[in-house]
Amino acid sequence: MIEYRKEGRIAIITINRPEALGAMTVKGFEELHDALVDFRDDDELLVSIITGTGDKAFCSGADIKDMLPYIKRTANKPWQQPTTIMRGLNIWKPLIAALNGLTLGGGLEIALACDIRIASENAKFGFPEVKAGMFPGAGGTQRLPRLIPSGIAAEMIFSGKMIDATEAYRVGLVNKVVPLDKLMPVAKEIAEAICEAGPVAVRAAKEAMVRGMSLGLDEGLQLEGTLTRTVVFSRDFEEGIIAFDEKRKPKFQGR
Ligand code: CO8
Repeated sequence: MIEYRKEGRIAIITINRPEALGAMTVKGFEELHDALVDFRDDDELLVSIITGTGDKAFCSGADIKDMLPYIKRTANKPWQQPTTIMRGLNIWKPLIAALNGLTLGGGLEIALACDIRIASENAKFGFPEVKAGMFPGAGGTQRLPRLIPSGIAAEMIFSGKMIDATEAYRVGLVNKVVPLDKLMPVAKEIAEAICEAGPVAVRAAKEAMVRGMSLGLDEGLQLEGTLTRTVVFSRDFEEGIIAFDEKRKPKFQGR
């Protein structure tokens, strides 16, 4: 159910199961893991866009019939579950979520594990888990209140309340709301702007930001200092200075 393709330095991951509103099966989950690992390890790639298919849904969460029994079966053996960007799979390259419709449950958790979220006007967001006796246990309870006001996150998590794209923009859940036909062009525009930047710097900046979110200020500043040293000793850093001096665009090599 996962389609994976590369366009220059951009990896496009598409959840392709519109007939079930993008509900994620175990197989889909494994395919998503494989695509993300390929993206992480391919030095030619710098940014990934994760999106859905059609005009209804990005992802309505875990497939209730297929994935939820699996989550229970493997609950005490988490090593059997593929690691995900929600927990355990760190990717120090930017991830953009292009949300083309309903973004619910595990679908919202995938979006929250991305760095930048763009929504189409028809998108809706929610954690319906509690209505079925579950809770958002793939990062939802941790990432949503770090991103939007915690009272609004609490209402969504405790009651399953859905919000529309306008409200998602107002509370800072998404960076932009655009008509559906502009969703991928806008996501690609952002991805291409990132691809103009120095890859070593972008990767270090993401690592500093994401790891720093879990640290106190002093430790965060130390991490930033350590990562600064890896950037200043890179060839990209030298190239940035030379290109500025020669009044030309830098040709970064990602080293
Ligand atoms: N699982 C399985 N099938 C689904 C799901 C789902 N999550 N969502 C939709 N579908 C299927 C429906 O069964 C239906 O199939 P069929 O046509 O064969 O009956 C088809 O998609 C269309 O759905 P509806 O007819 O229900 O469409 P409506 O527009 O009437 O309703 C809703 C849309 C409100 C989204 C409704 O489908 C719904 O409530 N779906 C369940 C949403 C949900 O509870 N999601 C949370 C699941 S739990 C979870 O995500 C835990 C995360 C764990 C980590 C996962 C990592 C990815």
